[in-house]
Amino acid sequence: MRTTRRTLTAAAGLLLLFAATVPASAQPPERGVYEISAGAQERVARAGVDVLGVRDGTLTVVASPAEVASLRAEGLDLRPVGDVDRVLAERNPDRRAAPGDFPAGDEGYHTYAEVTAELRQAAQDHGDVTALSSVGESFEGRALHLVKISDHVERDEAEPEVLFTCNQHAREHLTTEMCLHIVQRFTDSYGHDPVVTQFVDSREIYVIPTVNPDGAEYDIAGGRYQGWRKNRQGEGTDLNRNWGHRWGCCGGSSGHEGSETYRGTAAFSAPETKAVADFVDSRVVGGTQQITGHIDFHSYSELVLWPYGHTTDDVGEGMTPDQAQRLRSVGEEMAAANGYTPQQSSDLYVTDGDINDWMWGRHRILSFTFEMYPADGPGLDGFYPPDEQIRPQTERNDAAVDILLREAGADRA
Ligand code: 0X9
Ligand code: CA
Ligand code: CA
Ligand code: CA
Ligand code: ZN
Repeated sequence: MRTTRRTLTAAAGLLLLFAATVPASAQPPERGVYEISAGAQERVARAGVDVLGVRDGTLTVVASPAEVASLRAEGLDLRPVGDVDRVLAERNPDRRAAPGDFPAGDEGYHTYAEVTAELRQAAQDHGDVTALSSVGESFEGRALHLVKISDHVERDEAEPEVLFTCNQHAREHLTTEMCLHIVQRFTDSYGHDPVVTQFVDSREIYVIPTVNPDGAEYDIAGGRYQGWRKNRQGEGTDLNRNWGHRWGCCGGSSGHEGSETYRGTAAFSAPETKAVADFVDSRVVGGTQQITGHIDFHSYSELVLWPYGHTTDDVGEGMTPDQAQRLRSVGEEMAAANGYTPQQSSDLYVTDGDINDWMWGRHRILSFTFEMYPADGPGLDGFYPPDEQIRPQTERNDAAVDILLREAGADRA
């Protein structure tokens, strides 16, 4: 079977060679998965290369031939561990899904249309505590859904507000499921589970299940995973390099449009980050930011990360030692609850323009990134866990989410 398919592919390749009408630029660059030894974080980040994971200082990256050549020219040792297309081919089953759906076997994941239907249903079934709206539209015009969950949901009450965001990165589909799980848990269990009931009554919980719906839809186009990360504006902007706190400052993003960590033409040049930021700005009431806690879900590596990402200083500008200590201790407590590894985000690698730096830098929101299951790749496989993992890996974060909700009510340090 496998041999047959490879022969067919080779034959198709030969046909393409003879069909000289296809311009070279229409071919996607062949990307490879590589490992790079310790001590390369900074140079790799500056090159705008996509880091999939870090283990004991060894980086796993996806790089184009040009990126490989330039990193090798700098003296870095890149060891090929796999070919992106082959990894994706193995994860893309032969039997394709219905048009627009996830690949066969992974239908438990929600497409954008299914996310929309699920949220409408939740708002309809639990209208007393649930309101569905949007913060704006994606580049291609999809609504960026916003769910509010609270008692007296139609009123703006004097309760601590908390925000959960998911799916800034297109291929990190498990995170969309995480936000859906949060919505389902705090609606379905309201009035039944005392912990849930107490938080819904005493907090205003905001959930944005997909910050990058265009990218997520593109990633499953044709019923096959594409390994796509960015949004769909031009060649794509990495939304988590497009936020406006010290945007592009520190070698933690790329100025090249083709790069996987392209920061965009300006801070908030992506409509998706701009819309979410405008919403958060709008929660300043009477001079006080109402949102006090935030988690942005990503995958993968099983990490809890806190700001700053743009500097390796433990106490960055606009942060007192007490505040830095609070970020660390809440991060460590959440990590103890879900079994992830806690660290300051720049200890993983330096980024500029990430969401946590803006949430803290601009609004002093206690803001974390969770990198979800799995702990280890290999490579792009890590973005596509089987749908059987959705339930265990989202429930795994219930206790950590509750810690954030509790801390959002604490006095600010
Ligand atoms: O690089 C990112 O945007 C996040 N990792 S991912 O593999 N999901 O792309 C991590 C951002 C956290 N910030 C820093 N590491 N500085
Ligand atoms: Ca399955
Ligand atoms: Ca309320
Ligand atoms: Ca309020
Ligand atoms: Zn991510």
